[in-house]
Amino acid sequence: MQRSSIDVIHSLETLLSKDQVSTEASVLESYGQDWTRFTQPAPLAIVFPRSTNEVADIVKCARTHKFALVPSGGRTGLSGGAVAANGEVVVSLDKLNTIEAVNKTDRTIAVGAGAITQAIQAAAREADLFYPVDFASSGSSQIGGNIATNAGGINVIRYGMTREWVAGLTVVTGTGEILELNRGLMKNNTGLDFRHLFIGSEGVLGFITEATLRLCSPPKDPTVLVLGLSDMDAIMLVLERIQGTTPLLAYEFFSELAASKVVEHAGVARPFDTKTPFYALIEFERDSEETEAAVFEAVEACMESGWVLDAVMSQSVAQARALWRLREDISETITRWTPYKNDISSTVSKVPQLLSAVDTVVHNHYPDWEVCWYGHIGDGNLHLNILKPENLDISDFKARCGDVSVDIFEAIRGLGGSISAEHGVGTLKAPFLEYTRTESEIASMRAIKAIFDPDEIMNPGKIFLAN
Ligand code: 2HG
Ligand code: ZN
Repeated sequence: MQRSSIDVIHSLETLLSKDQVSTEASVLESYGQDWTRFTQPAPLAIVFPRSTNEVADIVKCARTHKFALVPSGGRTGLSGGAVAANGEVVVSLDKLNTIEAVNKTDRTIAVGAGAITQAIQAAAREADLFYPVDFASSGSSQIGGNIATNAGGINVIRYGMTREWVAGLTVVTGTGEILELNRGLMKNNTGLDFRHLFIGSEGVLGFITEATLRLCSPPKDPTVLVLGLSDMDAIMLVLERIQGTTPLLAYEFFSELAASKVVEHAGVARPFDTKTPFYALIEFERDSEETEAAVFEAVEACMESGWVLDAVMSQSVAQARALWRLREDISETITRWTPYKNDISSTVSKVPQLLSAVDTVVHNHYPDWEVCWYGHIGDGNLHLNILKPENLDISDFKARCGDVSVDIFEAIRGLGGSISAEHGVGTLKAPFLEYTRTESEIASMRAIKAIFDPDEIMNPGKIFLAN
């Protein structure tokens, strides 16, 4: 270890206590990476602050000793946003995991950045309220990471992204200053709202250490419908028809290939015997007999039109959960094929064009490869996963997928879409940011970063390529 690395570790151990600083190989390995598993982790040390003040002290120490910091939550990200591969100090928010009592009058909950999403959802439910941002990784993701990536998930069609639910933030900027942003207020029109700059900033401006979240009333009797669809065009027609009947909590889709993988490898039951090219998973509130009858009628009309070939509706909470597994288990199940992932979007109406343009690009290049489609189609968000053929070496596979990325991004740009819908930019999409944001927008983003992080110590290489 170089002298300066020893100095850094020594100064961190002086600042914190010894048990809050780790250089153990297994800890470096697990805290140096997220779920992308694309980069070899190589952080210098992992630190575990217990308070916002300790985070501020770490930032000041990093400025003095000139080392880079990587904020670390549950590391469930899929864009390399929490990766530390260049001797950085990873700052884990694990120990800032308090969940305070729900404020029923304000309908808010104050939490530490390291609080687990699912634990916050449970605390809200205990107070008969609801934190609506949800996704398959909610059991291990932390709220600080959700906010730093403006996480989306399965209920965005009704409740929007994480941004909508943040009433206040405590942050430590890259200068070491502590800012209280919006303090939980519902109304606060006092100039530029820095809270919204930090939401989705992927740790390049500073650390989110505490948050006050908004809560709402829970949905009434959420009911799941799975529909077998005749083809891609049917997906949008069905969405329009059902959405015209009742407001939806979710409108998800997956292909037969995705369904077959969870049925074979995750032990999930098929929704019905008929195999169809695509499936829609719809969730709505069965709040009255009228709503139920109207949804039945809409599904029947879709069947008569030939868009829907088969259908099932949950009759219990347990059945609804089982049906959700068809969609929520896909991502984890297909990790064994080390998929090449893309998380892309367009406006909802352009989704069929986007899907067919991208499908054509992939099939023109690799006609024999398995392409697994799923996503939050009611939000215009598709997840494209290209599965690695068994006999192909991982680095060859990645290189060959990289070749098609540019064509995919061109197609997205042509449709005015986004190269990252909900997973963020991280390191994986940083080289391609210009496909969705203009040169001058990127220059403005860098200028804003320079205000909050003048020494460029905050999460280098994420969102922007290093200078
Ligand atoms: C999902 O919607 C997650 O399941 C993961 O955003 C997406 O694995 C993916 O590509
Ligand atoms: Zn998703």
